[in-house]
Amino acid sequence: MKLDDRIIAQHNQKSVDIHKSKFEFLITQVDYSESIISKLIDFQIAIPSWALGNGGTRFGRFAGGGEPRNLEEKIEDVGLMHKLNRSANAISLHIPWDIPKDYQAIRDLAKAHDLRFDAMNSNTFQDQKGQEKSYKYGSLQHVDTAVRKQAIDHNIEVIKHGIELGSKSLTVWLADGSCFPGQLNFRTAFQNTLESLKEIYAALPSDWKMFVEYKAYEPNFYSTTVGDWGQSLLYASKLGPKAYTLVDLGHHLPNANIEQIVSLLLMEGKLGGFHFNDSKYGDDDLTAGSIKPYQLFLIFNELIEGMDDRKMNHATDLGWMIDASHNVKDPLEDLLQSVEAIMIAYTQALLVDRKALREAQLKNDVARAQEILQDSFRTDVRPLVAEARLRSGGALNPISLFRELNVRAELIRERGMKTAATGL
Ligand code: PSV
Ligand code: MN
Repeated sequence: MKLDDRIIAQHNQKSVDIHKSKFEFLITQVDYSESIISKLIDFQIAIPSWALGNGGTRFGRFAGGGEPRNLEEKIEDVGLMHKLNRSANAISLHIPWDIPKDYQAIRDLAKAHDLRFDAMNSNTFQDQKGQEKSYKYGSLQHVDTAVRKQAIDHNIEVIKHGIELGSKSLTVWLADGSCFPGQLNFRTAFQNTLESLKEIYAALPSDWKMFVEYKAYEPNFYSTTVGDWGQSLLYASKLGPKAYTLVDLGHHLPNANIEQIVSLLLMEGKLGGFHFNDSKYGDDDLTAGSIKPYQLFLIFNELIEGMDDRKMNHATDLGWMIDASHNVKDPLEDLLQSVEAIMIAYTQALLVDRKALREAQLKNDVARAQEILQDSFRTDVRPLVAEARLRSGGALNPISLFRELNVRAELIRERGMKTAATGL
């Protein structure tokens, strides 16, 4: 389904006056609003190909209908989102779920939707049909060299697909670990994983990055071989300058101080990218900002502070991606909500008076420091985000327009009710 610019313009016409009055009021309270708007226009978030259909739990999955049936339709869905909000200009593919049959055609389709290919993701956490060796007891960590080789070869194949599509990074997330004490020798598992990662690293083109994603637990419940940021940082440091740690917000033990982790990884020049989502208990993969919006803001606060300190480009020097699952909501509405929440947290963090904060810190003025942060967090920045969207040709209210146009009903009509996105 393709959206015409005129439809967006008509939609915006209806609410532009109200928007303008809110925006004019907000900018009287905000310094550097033009610079903030241009940062917001540049800031883009990649959409994972596996989040375009309904997810599920081990108890079941409730499909919402009209899910993309192939890579082409996944690209079309992200294209539609990007058309609505102009902040989602990339798709991240998971191999083997998204193997392109015709690279040129896929590249052309992405270009027609104004999209690029973000990080490529390998999959050695499942056995595929016809696969020779099983990953039941791990992949890159496996005690059997032949299993490790198969997993290494798979990652190298993923890089090759990525090269064809113009991607510039590989994300390696491993389910490797153990379910019971005694099952693994931790050091051997680490060394095997490191040696395997080294072989994959050697196959990276010079302008590529490798993201080592950590996760505390699940599917292994006793140990995970890349279980936290310390372990990921160890691998990334030993691998070399193209390897970085990737932070998925849902991959920590409860109450972890993610903003502090982010700050130190940035200080070490080893933060590579993000998977945004939110959670109440574990790796819940809920909509970004839906449970702990203040935490999301605090993370962005550290990101901006750390990136500015290293003179990094907010939009391009880290990989920004959503990694969520939608059990009860329309996937596209859910993703639009996540993007909006990320843009809001980013904007609020851009408002922080860093000079005043530093002064408060130097004076140990704890109450003042808290006031400074909360003042930014409590500012309703939505008109700034909407203004950036308006100026870049998006809809003032993407979800309203999605509903007005009955997009889901149209997708169901086109694709059917019982479709399933490949990989889910
Ligand atoms: C694992 O939970 C994870 O967050 C990794 O990023 C995977 O690649 C992704 O989910 C999809 O399975
Ligand atoms: Mn992830």
